[in-house]
Order: sequence, then structure tokens, then C-alpha cells
Amino acid sequence: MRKTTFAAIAAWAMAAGAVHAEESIKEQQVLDDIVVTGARQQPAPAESGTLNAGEIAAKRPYVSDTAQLLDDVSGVSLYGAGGVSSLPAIHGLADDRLRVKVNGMDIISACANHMNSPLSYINPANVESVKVFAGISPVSVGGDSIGGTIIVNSGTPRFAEQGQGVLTTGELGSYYRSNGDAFGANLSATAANENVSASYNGSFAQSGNYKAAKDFKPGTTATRTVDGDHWISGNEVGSSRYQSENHLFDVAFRHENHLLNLEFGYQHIPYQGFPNQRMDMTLNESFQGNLRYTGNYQWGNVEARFYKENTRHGMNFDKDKQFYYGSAATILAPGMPMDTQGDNMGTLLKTDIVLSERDILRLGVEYQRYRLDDRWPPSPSVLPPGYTMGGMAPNTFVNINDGQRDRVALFGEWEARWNPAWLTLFGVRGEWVEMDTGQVQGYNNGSMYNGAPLFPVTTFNARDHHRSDYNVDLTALARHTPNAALTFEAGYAMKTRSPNLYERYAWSPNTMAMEMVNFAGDGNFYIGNLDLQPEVAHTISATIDWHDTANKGWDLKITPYYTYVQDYIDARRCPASVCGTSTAVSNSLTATSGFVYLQFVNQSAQLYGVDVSGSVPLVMASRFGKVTATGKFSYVRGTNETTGDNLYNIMPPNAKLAIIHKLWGWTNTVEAEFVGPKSEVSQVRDELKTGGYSLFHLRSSYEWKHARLDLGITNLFDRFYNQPLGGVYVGQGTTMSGSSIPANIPVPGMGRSFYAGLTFKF
Ligand SMILES: [Cu+2]
Repeated sequence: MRKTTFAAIAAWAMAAGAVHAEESIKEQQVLDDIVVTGARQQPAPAESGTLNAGEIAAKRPYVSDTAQLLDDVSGVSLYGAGGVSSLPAIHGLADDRLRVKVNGMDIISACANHMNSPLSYINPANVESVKVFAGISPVSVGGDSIGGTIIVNSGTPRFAEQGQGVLTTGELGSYYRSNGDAFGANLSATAANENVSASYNGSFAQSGNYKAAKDFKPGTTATRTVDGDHWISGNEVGSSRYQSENHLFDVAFRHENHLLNLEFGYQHIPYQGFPNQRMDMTLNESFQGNLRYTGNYQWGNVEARFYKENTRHGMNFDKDKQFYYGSAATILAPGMPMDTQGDNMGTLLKTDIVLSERDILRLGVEYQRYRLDDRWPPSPSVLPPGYTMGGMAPNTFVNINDGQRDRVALFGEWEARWNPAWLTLFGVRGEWVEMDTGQVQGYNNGSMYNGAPLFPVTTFNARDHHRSDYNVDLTALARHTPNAALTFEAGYAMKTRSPNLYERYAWSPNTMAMEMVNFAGDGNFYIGNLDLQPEVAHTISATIDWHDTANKGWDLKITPYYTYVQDYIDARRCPASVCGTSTAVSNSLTATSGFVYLQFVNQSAQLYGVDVSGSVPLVMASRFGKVTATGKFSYVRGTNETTGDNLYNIMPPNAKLAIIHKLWGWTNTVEAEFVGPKSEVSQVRDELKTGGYSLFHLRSSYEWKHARLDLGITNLFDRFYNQPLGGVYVGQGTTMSGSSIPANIPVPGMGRSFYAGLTFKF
């Protein structure tokens, strides 16, 4: 009896594995009913990368950061941040320039440092599928972005087969990594009959500071913290520890071709250090409610969604950064608390209408309402005796007051399969973005810090803050499949993104306030710009894909692309008219090193490059197993066409090679990573150059029917390297005091780490 239960679960697991990649299996069924002949063509455009449940499971023992799951996807690179908060970049465009959908929700980072990036809201343990649209992303997968779309989903609800009774299934997993003494665990459980399914998915992850390879010498700085003096050892990377906890409850109802799905999510991050930010996350607490309906009708599909997400985000100095500021005799500022609240609500209605055997029409409407409050309570909250005024007292500093960013979007997309060799896709999307913010205030009306007027709040408050943008996106794409071994896809896209709340409304020209507004991780000081326009990108991109006719042997894919961005939001050295006439600001105008004062500004930019990826079987199935080689190479170049400067954080040329051996339940992998030196750097931001490096990793896993064991070594030779997109190391010491910490140390990568993971399925 036990055997049959297991067999049923295994069969179900296989079935689930086969369908999870597409949002709905029934979409396929409906279409198959109409398009009778042969296999259905893949919808356009071909994703530049997908990860399925198996590939994600293999990464969990060594990845706690969902963005890092994308590391092997062609065209994707990662901005370093906190341990669970990296920011993905596609073809050199990162962060808010990408549309990131987590379980269908457009999450917005509620933080002046973008610490709580959208992908930080889901743990890899909760992720079941990932899709990346680089280059030409269809208008139906999201607007208000110029660089592509990333779609991350936790599992689709599971139901019992007819006559199976109650289905119970789940998974329990855990891992340990030597570097940083990191560990984590996850549990998922589902109980379902044929029509109702309830599931829970939870995860926990924790790590201490990681260690770079042995010769990292940032100089040791004593830091006065809440717990007393703290010293960082020679190769420890300060402010890189983290702890995170995620829970997801899901109830789903199925009736014939209708599925209703209600999810509740909760996240709690008590601390996450940021080695490239002057502050650390001391709290991220988020509640999410997400209701979805999908229906399959004779004429097509309907998807309706309503979500609400609320984030409370706290920042201060964690244990590696100096906590107390002031004279030796009296502590004037015990830390610098910052408290951010983001309130996000969205709704979506989308239909796929099958017009004929040839044509599919997709229509949709989306609405998002977003509110943000960013307040910094006074420090100290009560002035010590003898002081009449503190630098950060007695008022609450209001960085963003009732910030509003609302979007309404309408789109239409027409996909036509003219014949087996030709497919075309055209889309139009109109988007209306409304932004506003209330009156702000500084800590006080005094003047200190470089002698500039402190917080000239009157200038900002006197201006009208309301902004309306009317944005249009267009995509046109064609795919030609002359024969079974070759696919050629090419297209054009016009994509628009409105500025975020900080780019428009961060208002204070005070050094300390400006250094707290930074999503670049470069340690510089930023101020917003009320006159910013939306950025508009024009992209042309093509993909040639050769593969053997069985489509599982060798394969080679080449994607060249070119993007011109009108009104690209870059930065300029902050002029005296905005940041004042202090010596520091004047010096910053011409400085060629160190931290500088910057203001967001519209300029124009171009980016171009090529992605190459492929795989080739070296040994076909034999009694020694099967051996496959895979590889990818990426090149991207980004320049500011207004100033002639280079764009910031552009990944140097890089390649990845892997040899994968499979035998019985074993999968053994040798991976090599080669990264060129980063020499084309942004001068306006005093971006640091980084050297080239190569890294090797060994991974091994064994899969039983109900268990999986993973063992591996990352950075096998303990090679020291600096992360090309890791930003400037400001992970320790007096990080609140502008230029009082070194500006020339890049954030190093992790030294050697051993890991082990064990997963049970029941
Ligand atoms: Cu933050």
C-alpha cells in the first residue's frame, strides 16, 4: 500500500514538474484543441532564460539570494548588495529599470538604498520557476521598465487526482556553508483533495559575515557599537551578515476550468548588513495578500489578480559600523534610526483571446497604487544636558512624505502564427503614471555640516511636486523557423520608465542626508531632481538559435542587441545652485577620486553587446554515464552619449563553462568562471576599476526517490577577487561621516566555501 502511495506521489511529481513552467496547463489544452496539428510553437519571444524546479533545487544549498539564482542566465549580471538582496541587471540595465514580478506582484523597493529589492521578498526555497525576458519583452509581461522582465513564481497549487482521496505531500530541506557559518532550512507541506488545496511554505536563512580569500586587507577599524568596541578580522567582509525568514500560506479552489488562489505571505528580516551602504537593514517586515483567478474558456483564458503588500523597513548601523557619534565626553547621536513604510496595492485583468487558428489577441488592464513614507526619527531623541541642539534633533527628518506613485496601464498584443515557419508579435501599451509627495522637514533649522545651509526645506516645499507621465511602449517581433534545427528571432521595442520617488523627490542637499540616498552602492551622495522626465529606450535585438533536431543534444544561441536610451537617468556632479557653495561641494565638482556629490539628471545613453550560450554532449549515454559541456559568454558596453562617460556598473566581458557528468542518481559538475578586468568606469561617480579573475567550483549531488544530497566547494582555489558590480566597501567604521572612510576599496568576493545540503520529500 505504501508503495502505491509513493508511486502516485512520484507520478504526480513528474506531472507537476512537466507543467510548472507554464502558468497554466489548461492554456495549452485549450490551444491544443484548436491548433490540432503538431506540437504547439513556443510563444514569442523565446525567454532568454528559464529555471525549472529541478535546476532551482540544485542551487538552494549554495544560494540564499533569489537574484543569485539568475547568475547562470544569459545576459544577467548582479549588483552586489546585502546577502539576500542583490539587484539583477539585464544587458547593463538594473534595478528599477527591470520589471520584476514576484508571484505576479509588482513589488517596489521601499528604501532609499533599495535594500529590499523585489527579489528579496522571496527565498529561493519558495521559488519553483523563473523566467527572464531580456531584450524584447512583450508588453503583456509588464511596463514601466526598459531593460526586460523577470518573472519569479512559487509553486502552482497541487490537487489530488480523481479518486485519489486526500493528497498530502511536502519537502523538508536544510543546508550548511562553511564561509560565514551560514545555514538554513525550509519546509513545505500541501494537503489537497480534487477541488481544494492548502499549502504552507516556509524558510529560514542565516549567515555571519563572509570571508574574502586570505589577502583582503581593508585596514581594521575599531567601531563603537551598542555592544562595545568591535573589531573586524583581516579577511572578514564587514556588514555582510544576515538573517531572514519567509512564510507563505496558499489556499486554492478548483472547479472545472476555474482556479481561485489566495496567498498570504509574511517576511521578517531582523538584520541584513550591507558592505556597500553606509547603513544596514535592521528590520524588514512585510505582509502580502494575493488573490488570483484564472479561467479557461472556449475562446481563451482570463487572469484576474488583486494584491496588497505592506512593508515596514528599518535602518541603522549594525555591529560593524560606528554606532555612537559625538564628542568623547558626551554622545550626541546614538545611531541614526530610519523608518520606511511602503504600501503597495495592485490589480490586473488579462485575457488571451483565441481569434482563429492563426491569431491570439491579448488584452489587459493594470492598476497599481503605491504610497511611501520615509522618516528618520531624531537622534538623540532627548538632548543630553548641556546641549541646546543636536545635529540630528529635535525633529523627525522627513525624506519622503506620503510619496505617491500610481500607475494605470492598458495593453493589447497580437500574436499570429502565419505558418509553421513564421510567427509575429505586435504590442502596444499605454501607461499613465501619477506621482506626488507632501511637505518635508529637516532635523532642525540650524546650520552645520560644511557651513552650507542645513536642509533648505523651503526651496523644495515651495515647488509643486505633482507629476503626470503618459508613457507609450511598443514591441514588434518576428520569428522565422526555416527548419527544425534553426530559429531566428528579431524585434524592436520602445519601452518607457518613469523616475522612482527618490529620483524625483529626495530633496536634502545636506551631506549626511545625501549619502543615505544611494541605490548604486558607490558610497556617493545623491539628491533627487523634480524636473526628471521618464526614460525611453529603443532596443533592437536578434537571436539565432541552432540546435540538433532532437532538441536535446547540442545547441548554440547568439543574441546581439543595441539600445538607445533617451533621457536616461544618470548623475551629474551636484552644482552649487542645488547643493550649495561649501568647499566640499565645490571640490566635488572636479574631483577625480573619493566620494562626490551627485544629482540625478536626464542624459542619453547607449548600450550594446552580445550573449552567446550553448551546450554540447561530450559523452552520450554510456555505462560511465553522460557528460555534457555547457558555456556562456557575455559582452556589454554602456556609454553616456551626452557626456561621453561610461555608464556605471557595466559587467566586464565574462564567460562560464561547466562540465556535467550524470550517472545513476549522481550529478557531478565542474564549473569555471572567467571575468575580465573592469576598466571602462563611470568617471562622474568615481567608479573603481576591478581586476580580472577566474574561479572554479565543484558540485555534486545524489538523488534518491525521496531524498537529495548536495555537496560542493565554491571558489575551490580560494582566489581573491573584487566583485566588478559590488560597489565601494563602506562596511565598517564611521560610515555616517561622508569622506572619513576610504573610498578606494571595492567589495571583495567570497573566499572558499564548503557546503552541504539535504532534502527529504514526503
Ligand atoms: Cu534601507
